[in-house]
Amino acid sequence: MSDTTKLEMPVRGGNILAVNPPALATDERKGLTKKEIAADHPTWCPGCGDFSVLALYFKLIEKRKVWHENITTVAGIGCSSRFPYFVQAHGAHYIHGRALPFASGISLTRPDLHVFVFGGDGDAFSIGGNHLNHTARKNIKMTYVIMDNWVYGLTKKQTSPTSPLGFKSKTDTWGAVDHPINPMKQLVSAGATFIARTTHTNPNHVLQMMEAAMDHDGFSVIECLSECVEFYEGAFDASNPRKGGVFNTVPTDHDVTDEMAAYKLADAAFPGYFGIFYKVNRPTKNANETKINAGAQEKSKGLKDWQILQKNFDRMK
Ligand SMILES: Cc1ncc(C[n+]2csc(CCOP(=O)(O)OP(=O)(O)O)c2C)c(N)n1
Ligand code: SF4
Ligand SMILES: [Mg+2]
Repeated sequence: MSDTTKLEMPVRGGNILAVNPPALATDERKGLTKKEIAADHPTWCPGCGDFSVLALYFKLIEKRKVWHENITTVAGIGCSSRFPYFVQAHGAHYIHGRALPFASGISLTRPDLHVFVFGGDGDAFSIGGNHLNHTARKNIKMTYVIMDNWVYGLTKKQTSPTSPLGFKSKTDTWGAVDHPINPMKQLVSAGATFIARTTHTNPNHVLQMMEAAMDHDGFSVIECLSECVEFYEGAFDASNPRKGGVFNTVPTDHDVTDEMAAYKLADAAFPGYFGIFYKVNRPTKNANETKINAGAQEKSKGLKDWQILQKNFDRMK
C-alpha cells in the first residue's frame, strides 16, 4: 500500500478521521538502525533462545524500514513476554495470557500500526488458549510470534501445554502425563489464516517467516522454537544440524491453501517440518468492521451525538 493512501476511520461525534496505513521509510526519512530500535538490555539467561528472536525482530524492523511510531509490540507475561521492554517504540507488557485481546483493540482502532505480539507457550496455549482461538477465527490483523520452549521459564520450570510426555518439572515430578497439544494443528483448526513454524537456531529462516507473516493481511502466527537453556536444555537438539539434528523445510510441493495437507505436515514426529504450513485469504475483522462503521456513519451523517443516542433510545421503546 502506498504511504499516501488514506484509510478513513470513524470516530465519536460523527467525524471521519483519516489515518495513514503503516508507513515505510522514504528517501526523505531514513529507516531505523538497530541502535535506534533497541531499548533496555535484555535480562534473559545467557544462551536463552529469546535473544536471537529479539535480534531478528530488530532486523525485520531495520530491513523493512518501519519507524518507531508505526510499530507496536504487545506481550503477556513470561520470559519471552519481556519483548516490549526492549523495543524503542509503542508497546505494552500486559496480563498473562491476555496479550491478544489487548492487541486486537489496537489493531482494530489503529490501522496505522504494525501490531506484533510475542509470548510463550504457556501464555499462548494455556491461560491464553481461549483468546488464541477467538483471535484466529476473527482473523484480526496482527503478527503473533509464539516462542515455544516447552516449559514455563519465568516461573522456574512447570509443565506447559507443549511439554512432551514424561517431562519432569516442578508440577510433574514423576514426569508429565498429559498429552501435549500440537500447536500447528490447533492453529489450523482455530481458523488462523497464516501459520508457520521456525526455530531460533536458524536466523535466516526466522526472518523469512517474520517477513511473510508481516505481509499477510490477517492473523499471522509463527511458532518459533526458542530454547530455555536454564530449565529445558537441549529440548530442540533434534532440530539443530549443529547438534546432530535435522532441519527439514516444508516440501516445495506443499499446497499452503490445503487445510488437510497442513494437518498432515503437523502430524510428523519431532522435529517435523519448518516453514509455512497454511496461508489463505479471508476477510479480516478489521475490514468487516470498517465497512459496518462506514455504513453507520452514513446513516447518522450530520446528527449530533445526543441525536444519535435519542434515535437509539426511540428504537428501543
Ligand atoms: C494470571 C496469572 N497467572 C499466573 C501467572 C504466573 N506466571 C507468570 S509467567 C507464567 C508462565 C510462563 O510460561 P510461558 O508463557 O511459556 O513463557 P516463558 O517464561 O516460558 O517464556 C506463569 C504461570 C501470572 N503472572 N498471572
Ligand atoms: S529461564 Fe529459560 S526462558 Fe527464561 S530467560 Fe532463562 S533460559 Fe530464557
Ligand atoms: Mg514457555
